[in-house]
Amino acid sequence: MTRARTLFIWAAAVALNGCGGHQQSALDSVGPQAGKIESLWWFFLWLLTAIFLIVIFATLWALTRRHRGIEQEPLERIHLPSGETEHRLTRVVAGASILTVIILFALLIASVTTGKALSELGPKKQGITVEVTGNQWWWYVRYLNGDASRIVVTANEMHIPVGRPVMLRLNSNDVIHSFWTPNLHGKRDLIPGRVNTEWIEADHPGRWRGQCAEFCGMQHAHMAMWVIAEPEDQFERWMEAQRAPSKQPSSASELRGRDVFLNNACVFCHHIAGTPAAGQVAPDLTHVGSRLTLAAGTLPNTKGNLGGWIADPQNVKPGNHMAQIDLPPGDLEPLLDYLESLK
Ligand code: HEC
Ligand SMILES: [Cu+2]
Repeated sequence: MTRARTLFIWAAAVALNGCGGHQQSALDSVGPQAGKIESLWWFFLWLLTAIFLIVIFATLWALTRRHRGIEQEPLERIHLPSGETEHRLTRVVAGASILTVIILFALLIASVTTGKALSELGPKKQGITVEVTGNQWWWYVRYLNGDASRIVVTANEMHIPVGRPVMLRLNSNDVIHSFWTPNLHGKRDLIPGRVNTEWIEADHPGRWRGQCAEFCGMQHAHMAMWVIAEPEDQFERWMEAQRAPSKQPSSASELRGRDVFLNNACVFCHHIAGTPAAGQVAPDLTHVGSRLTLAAGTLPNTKGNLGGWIADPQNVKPGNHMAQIDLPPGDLEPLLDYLESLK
């Protein structure tokens, strides 16, 4: 049972990663941030590969070469290098040490300049600000706006406009998490009680998987987030749709489903704008039907998976903070219809 579940979740993760058409990889950068990190990575790789080859080559050369000193003085039991050899060896070792220090400094300088360039990236262009708060084991996402009525809240998924810097304000509600979308940016910690910032920018449309990169407890591995970059107009349309309150039920089943939701403990944890459900300790469900995945990137967002999740959340993500609620038979189906309709 456990193995089957693990296999299923693994298969779902592979399918999700594949369906975007993009690998989760720091070596396939799609923005200036990740681009700089990728260049640094290649610089390290090539330089260190060259050094590795030189060292291996020098070792082999030293091992296989016939030793002239011994040849010259075959009868001596202890081989003492001549003064001239001694002098030459000292120069070689000193030269190699100096070269090593220079190379280490070059690596240090490359690394520090990359870090500096990253921190100076965004502010040149006007961008948007998104607050990302880590929770065991999901991401709260809020688009800040001077006008409170235009703030957008969602979870486990972030849409960003192509070509515009996005300032992330990272914070945590419980333990330390780390936000990492390798194609877009380097890791940045989310620390309770403090705000860390990070700029990201995508050069072209696409969707990329992000992952919590700091062990944060039992379901750390199932704490993923999708970042979706869209052209400006498409992004604005998405924002407008997310700003709207939840869709009103349009069928008898959806209406019943909303009652099921509102009459159960769901409301204590979840928020659905436009209904009395105002819980703040779980993902906002106002537009849950519009999202790609469920339970922080763990399952593709399909009706079947939604049913499986609500019926037994602890089976999908053991230890997660959603309570299992035993719904009377006949209640689950309408509830799913309702939640699915919340596009
Ligand atoms: C005790 C609080 C609590 C209750 C009660 C609760 N949930 Fe949840 N729910 C959560 C938490 C926490 C998560 C996030 C779990 C995770 O991904 O680790 C969640 C996740 C979800 C998700 C997935 C959202 C997403 O975007 O990934 C859905 C859908 C959901 N709950 C529906 C419901 C429904 C329907 C009910 C009532 C039958 C309910 N929940 C009751 C806490 C709760
Ligand atoms: Cu984590």
